[in-house]
Parts: sequence; structure tokens; C-alpha cells
Amino acid sequence: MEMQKSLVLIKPDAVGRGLRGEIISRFEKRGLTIKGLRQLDVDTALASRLYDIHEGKPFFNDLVAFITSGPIVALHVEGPEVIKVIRKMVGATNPAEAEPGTIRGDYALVIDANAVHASDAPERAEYELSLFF
Ligand code: FUP
Repeated sequence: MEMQKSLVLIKPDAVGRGLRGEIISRFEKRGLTIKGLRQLDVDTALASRLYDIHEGKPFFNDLVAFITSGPIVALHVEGPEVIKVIRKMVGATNPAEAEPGTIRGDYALVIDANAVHASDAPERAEYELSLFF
């Protein structure tokens, strides 16, 4: 079976509320492999590289301000179809639209503090993983 990689970030809101374990545990229980795990503070330069595709959008500055506001946990996760699997587990970008049972549907309320980030394509995962590992 072909393995795929994803970068997941547990964002400052979720780290601050003590949800690291809950979130990592969901991936482990699903059967995915945590190949790398790192807690760090993101600076503005790293945030700009992570969010390069959102540069120029109205929410860009808030996005950078939020991801640099406290420690995050970066996870290198692997598994079959991991990008699709994780994005379903994470739920809709806007937590108000995320189904209960998803990470955002269970642990977040508003789009500007939506608990986690997850890569949305294999090429993107390679790029994002290179920023953190
Ligand atoms: P996702 O892949 O679900 O994390 O969503 P996007 O890559 O589209 O967006 C990245 C982040 O930008 C989100 F986590 C929250 C923020 N965002 C906004 O604040 N407003 C928007 O309209 C869209 C995204």
C-alpha cells in the first residue's frame, strides 16, 4: 500500500487549552504513524512561508499573528491516503460548519482559532514538512 505524508500543526489555541494529547491520540487511534513531533514557536518568517498561498488575502495578517501567538506542535504523519483521511478528521475550515466528531467540530468555534492545520495535497505536504523537519 502506498504511504502518503502530511504535516499537521496543533495551533496555539489548542496547545494553550491542553488539547495536544487528545488530538495526537485521535491520529494514533486511527492507525496513522507519527513519524516526527516537535513543539516550537513560529516566527513571522516561518509563518509567511507556511502561509505563502494566502499572502495578499484580507485575513493574512491575522493568520500570521495567530500562528505566532504561542507554541505550536508540528506532526509529521504518515499512512495510506493520509491527506484525505486527516482532512476528514479535521473537518471544515470554519468550525461552525465542521461536523461534530471532527477535530474542529469538537474543539473549535471560530475560523481564526481553528485548532489545527493539515496539508491539502502531496506536493504541499512535502513543502510544508520541509519547513518544520
Ligand atoms: P484549511 O486547509 O482548512 O486549514 O483552510 P485554508 O488553507 O483555506 O485556510 C488556512 C487558514 O486561514 C485557516 F485555518 C483559517 C484562515 N482563514 C481565514 O481566517 N478566513 C478565511 O476566509 C479562510 C481561511
